[in-house]
Amino acid sequence: MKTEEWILLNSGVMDHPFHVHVNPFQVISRNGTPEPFRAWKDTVVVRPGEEVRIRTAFRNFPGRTVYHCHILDHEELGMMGTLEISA
Ligand SMILES: [Cu+2]
Repeated sequence: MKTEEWILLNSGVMDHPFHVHVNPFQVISRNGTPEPFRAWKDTVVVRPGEEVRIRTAFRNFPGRTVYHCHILDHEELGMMGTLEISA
């Protein structure tokens, strides 16, 4: 199992609910302020100008999966990426 921290930066003007498949994550901080309550999540709203730090553990599910904005119009316009999990 491998643990990674990701920084999600919203430089736009709208909220974006970031969603990742397969492995859950915990929100560590928002704009440097520690998150008061940690829970396993698969989605976090990133507000305009916000920098959200998440920590995720890649368990033993090798293969390709996706992450994307959970607003369908945004996803359809390209706010989606693929992720390759290796064993
Ligand atoms: Cu969005």
